[in-house]
Amino acid sequence: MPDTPARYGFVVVSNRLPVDRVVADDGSASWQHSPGGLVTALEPVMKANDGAWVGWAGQPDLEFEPFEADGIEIVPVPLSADEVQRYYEGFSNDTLWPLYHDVIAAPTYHRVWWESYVQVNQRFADRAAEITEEGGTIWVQDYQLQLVPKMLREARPDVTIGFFNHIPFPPLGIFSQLPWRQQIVEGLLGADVIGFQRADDASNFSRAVRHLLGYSTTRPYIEVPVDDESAPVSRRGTKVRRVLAKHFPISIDAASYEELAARPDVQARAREIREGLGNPKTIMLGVDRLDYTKGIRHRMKAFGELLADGRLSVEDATLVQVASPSRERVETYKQLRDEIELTVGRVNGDYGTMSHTAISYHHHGYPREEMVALYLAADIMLVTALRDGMNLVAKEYVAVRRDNDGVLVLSEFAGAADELKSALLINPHDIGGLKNTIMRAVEMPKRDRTTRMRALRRRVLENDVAKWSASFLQALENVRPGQQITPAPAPASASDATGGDAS
Ligand code: GDG
Repeated sequence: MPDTPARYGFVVVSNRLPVDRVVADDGSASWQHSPGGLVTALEPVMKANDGAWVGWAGQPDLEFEPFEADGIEIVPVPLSADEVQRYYEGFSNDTLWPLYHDVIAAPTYHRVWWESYVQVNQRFADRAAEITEEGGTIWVQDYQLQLVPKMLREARPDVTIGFFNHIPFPPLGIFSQLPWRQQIVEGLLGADVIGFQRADDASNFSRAVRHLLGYSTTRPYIEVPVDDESAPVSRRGTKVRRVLAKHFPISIDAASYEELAARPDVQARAREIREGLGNPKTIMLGVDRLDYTKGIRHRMKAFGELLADGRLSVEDATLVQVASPSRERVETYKQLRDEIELTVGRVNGDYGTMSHTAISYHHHGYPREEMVALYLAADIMLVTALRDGMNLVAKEYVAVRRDNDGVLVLSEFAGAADELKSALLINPHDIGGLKNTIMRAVEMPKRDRTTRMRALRRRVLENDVAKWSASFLQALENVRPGQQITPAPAPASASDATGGDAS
């Protein structure tokens, strides 16, 4: 490592880098573009801003020098096998993930996991602090790194710090379970701007701050007491730093999805997919990481019952389910995979014929072209998440439908439901309601499909990921240290409460 590291004005910090270190069977290693919501969303932003990205390369016990990939400076942070198990698979994926998703699965609390979380967060913070130039900006991503903002503020008070939470922030009644709830809230408050997916997430966080720390909040601001003579005085007469906590709903690089959808080879592939499935009247599609938050079982149950009831037949309707492998070493995920695959086997065994499969199930990751071809081939997109920060798949489906056709069935528990109101919104726990909505989608006249899809497309194409990042960075610029306590904001109004420019 060079003695004086290069410094960057704009640094993104996330658990995973936008590239993966992949080792082939013959032992040769290479860097590959890695899929996933966060990467999909941030890559265009990084390219446009010529910044550096601090993160883990995805393999334990390996150290790498910084390097450039695809126009982005990559700054790897090493994790030991033990840290991967405690900080990542443990505290991040088996404590915080279920806790923040309505405890759909029971969170596990282990003090050694927490200790590892603190240590690893410190390492990320140190690395980011080291490579950020004087007065620069650091944007920390997601729930794995909630302590980093406070650590950064302590090390680099000159830097502007943003944090974006990609997953929901839970209601106080659930968050309070966490033995380290106070440290987490304090960690986040190190940021100047804390972004959430939904307005409800931001208010859950503000409520946690009021309740756990007793700080006052005037939506969308939180007043953090500081020991700084030059800081402005709050209404209570104390010196404060004002933190903006607001929703900035994330989106996709919509134009690149449209471009893929316009390619003749992708369209030909979509036709081929339909033919391969026996040209059924209706193709339904689910695309998810294999995760218990995504409601894959609920979707399959509804589809299986529709076949059992005779409201759908296997000749007329097929459900294609892409379940990309995820967190395979965490026990809950192993169990979920078994349950889902058992369900697929049962439904196919009961209703499949020699020529028609009821559920075409794929436990793979696919290239993006193939995903777009699948979206184009699907008459109905089923997003039945039990809880989801946003759900980019819903937006991708809409973006590729240049034909203004296709029906989006969308869970009201996905952040996307706040924006995509022209979808058919469902409660995935209500299997009867879900079945009826699926039938409504199957039977929906072309004119209605077009009207709905047009409205959805307008929303997604206008609010793309570039707009998302621009509005977050604008908010950060408005609250730079030294000037962050600008004149008091306009009194909380309806537009403040709904996020104004970001929504
Ligand atoms: C988290 C939050 C939030 C999936 N399989 C393949 C593949 N994907 C891509 C999809 C989509 C992305 O991964 C998944 O994004 P989601 O938003 O649906 O869900 P999470 O992974 O849980 O993401 C979520 C997101 O962060 C962003 O803030 O929306 O709520 O949970 O882009 O297309 N891509 C390819 N092959 C696959 O097999 N190429």
